[in-house]
Amino acid sequence: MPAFPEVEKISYEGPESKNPLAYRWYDENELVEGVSMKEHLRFSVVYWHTFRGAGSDPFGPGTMLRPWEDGTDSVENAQRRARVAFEFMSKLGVPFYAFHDRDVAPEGASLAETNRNLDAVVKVLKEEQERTGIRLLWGTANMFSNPRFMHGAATSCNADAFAFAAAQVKKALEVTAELGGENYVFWGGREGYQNLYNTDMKRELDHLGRFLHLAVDYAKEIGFTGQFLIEPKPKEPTKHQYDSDAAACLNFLRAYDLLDDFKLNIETNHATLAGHTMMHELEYAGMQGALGSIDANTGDLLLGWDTDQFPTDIYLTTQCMLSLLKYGGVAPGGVNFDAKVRRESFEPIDLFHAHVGGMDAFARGLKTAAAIRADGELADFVANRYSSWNAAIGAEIESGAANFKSLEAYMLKKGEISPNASGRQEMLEHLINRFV
Ligand code: XUL
Ligand code: CO
Repeated sequence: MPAFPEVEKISYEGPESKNPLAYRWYDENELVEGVSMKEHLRFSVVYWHTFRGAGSDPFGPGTMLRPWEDGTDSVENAQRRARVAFEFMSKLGVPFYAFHDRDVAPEGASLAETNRNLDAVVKVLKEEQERTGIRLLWGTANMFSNPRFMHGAATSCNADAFAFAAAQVKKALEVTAELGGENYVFWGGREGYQNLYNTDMKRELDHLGRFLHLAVDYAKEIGFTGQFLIEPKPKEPTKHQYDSDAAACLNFLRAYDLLDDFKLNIETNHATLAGHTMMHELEYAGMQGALGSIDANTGDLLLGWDTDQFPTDIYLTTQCMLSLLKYGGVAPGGVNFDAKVRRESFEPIDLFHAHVGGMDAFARGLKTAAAIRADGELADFVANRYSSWNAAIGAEIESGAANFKSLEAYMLKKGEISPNASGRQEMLEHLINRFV
């Protein structure tokens, strides 16, 4: 029996449609800059929020109505849930999904039993992938929920926690490879600290570097060729997460000689928790050739934590797509909705409303960004703003021909700098509104 009998496959009906369960902008076959929307956006559904999120908060238990759940943590329930997940994703029309090992299958009494549970559910995931054509964007290991990881996993003070985490990532890499996963993500979990009085930061970071090298080595050994990604986040659950933002991650990867093997998975709500915009993080990663994938969501301006809401702000999605188009697209990454419905949106149908809204917002952002690029006025303004670097003294500095002595001689002769021009921020903000 279908879990969502009232929902047909969501289809594109165009901007005039008033049907909330239709796409008004996302037409997967429409070409934008010569590439289909499906290929540009590579939408992905997350297993953890969408199929495991119960809607609990610190003030009360879960609220979600999920008729397909039998209330047990059994393998049978997990297998049935997997089939429901694929019914949902096919009706939505997304090409990808992502999971943590512990989202899809229950932990057993021992590591061996846990691995067997995972295998039993992976078998169903594989069948469903083959049946529907939906692919795995990325796999990852949950190394933060179980109390054994209270001090972290790779950065734990307890060497056994490192060993357990290694065993867990070994298995997660094997199943990600088995399912043809296109990426593998490391989000820091509890890799960070609450207090420096009890923390040997240098030793913890050395261990994290070692851990990631072991993962790269094992991927090579088993022939897993997916892209490794690190997902920056500045805080929560720890006060300070080591992978705090794109710049900190890239510095860490460079320091531990991992830059060739990793890119970044940039998440909106993590960027804003770090005091940056999403576009800042995308630009920082992109300019260094490290833009791997995005976790699409949004925070709430008035709340200071990771609320993981679905993105519906067209300015936000336009900015995301401007950066993604600029750096040549997101593949083999994707636009992965690491977002959850609100506790009050407890009916199964709300999962559709949330994803349809998020996908349409990104499709519209893509079209808006492409229109801004086709018009060219914004890019021309930026190119012109830096034109003093194209010739004469600017070109000498950029090429390395100038030094402090030659620059002093230049300025002594010239006396004062050429007049500055306006940055025209307000004009450009108004220009963007022509396209939104
Ligand atoms: C946590 C978060 C994770 C990662 C995967 O804030 O974003 O769900 O995306 O571990
Ligand atoms: Co995320």
